[in-house]
Amino acid sequence: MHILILGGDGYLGWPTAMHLTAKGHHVAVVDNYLRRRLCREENVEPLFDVPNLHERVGLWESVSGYKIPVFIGDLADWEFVKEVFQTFTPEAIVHYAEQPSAPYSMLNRRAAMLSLQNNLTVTANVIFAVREFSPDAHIVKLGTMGEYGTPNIDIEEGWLEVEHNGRRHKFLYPRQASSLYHTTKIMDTDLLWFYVRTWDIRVTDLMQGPVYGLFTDETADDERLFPFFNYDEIFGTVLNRFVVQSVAGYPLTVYGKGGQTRGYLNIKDTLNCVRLSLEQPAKAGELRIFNQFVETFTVNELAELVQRVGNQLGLNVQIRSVENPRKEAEDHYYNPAHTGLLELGLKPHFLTDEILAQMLETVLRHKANIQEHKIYRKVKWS
Ligand code: USQ
Repeated sequence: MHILILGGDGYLGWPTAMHLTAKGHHVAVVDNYLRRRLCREENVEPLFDVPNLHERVGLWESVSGYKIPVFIGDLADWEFVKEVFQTFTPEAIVHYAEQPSAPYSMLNRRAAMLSLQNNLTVTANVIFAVREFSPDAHIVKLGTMGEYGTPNIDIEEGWLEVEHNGRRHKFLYPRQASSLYHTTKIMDTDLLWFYVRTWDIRVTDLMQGPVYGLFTDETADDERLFPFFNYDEIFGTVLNRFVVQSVAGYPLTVYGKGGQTRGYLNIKDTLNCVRLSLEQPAKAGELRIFNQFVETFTVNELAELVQRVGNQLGLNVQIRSVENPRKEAEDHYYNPAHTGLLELGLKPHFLTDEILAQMLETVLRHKANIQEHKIYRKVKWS
């Protein structure tokens, strides 16, 4: 299949590009280095340098033999979007090309506007480009479990059947996010749903939980092929942060009571979920929604797990509850469904002691790069 990966330089985009080529697909990657630029501007660069996208593609070709065309440009610019779609003609598009951080979107007005404008404009441009140049192409869009928030009822997989005054109708499951970033994802879903109804495009919206990990089958232990590994408060996700904090001897930053429960997944599962969705596409006129995670943890459970495994490796891991910079429920009901991707064939990689130990050992090799002041700077939600 000809697959265009938008945001192909990112934490998930680059590993996805390698994975899909290794599985026999023709892939092109598109990126404008937004994530790299924002990390530089906020002084929160990843744990180790990663080569630029041209260099990564060259490295991957030298180890695997697969060639990946690269387009560098801004997908908010329609002329660039046209050039990409006319040159590559995708049968499927994986859309990761968004400002991906909840804390970044809450930094200030400028960051909020960048998140809104980038995420909504790119999503709209992708829809228009599919309509104009590849009307049968399947859009696989990365959404987020955070779109649902933490309601006090079970979370279904995308949709809810509602009975009201004796009549029934199926709606998108109610969404109520707790950051502007997550709200842009809700707006993306609304845009996609509108054009699915209006133009019969085919879309899979993947409601993903926080991802952890560094290795995939394609990187093996070749660190030159690793994705970005952010450990800062803005771009680092919680488990990756806890691993780095353990190595740095920095007490694990549990926000507030630590009862916040989320659905987590290994980066390897992200790649498999995206590939399975591509290989078994949504139908024309269908918005298919999957909840993309494999197991749930509270923040306290993650911290205790990292502490136990870290201590077995000879680290002295401390846990400290810090004032929660976010506005979120710290103790709540959480029971989301997640059967769709398992039915497509997903074989989950659960968080084991071995996987954690492997992450800790890799980060230990880069301990000298850790800059403590990046770990916790209190980006306040309110
Ligand atoms: N948390 C801590 N301590 C920390 C960092 C985070 O207690 O040092 C807590 C947060 O308050 C939150 C939970 O851990 O309750 C998860 O936070 P996170 O930073 O790992 O994830 P989040 O900001 O929610 O966003 C991440 C990705 C985003 C994706 C989302 C999935 O950056 O792209 O959409 O995970 S979800 O959270 O399910 O919406």
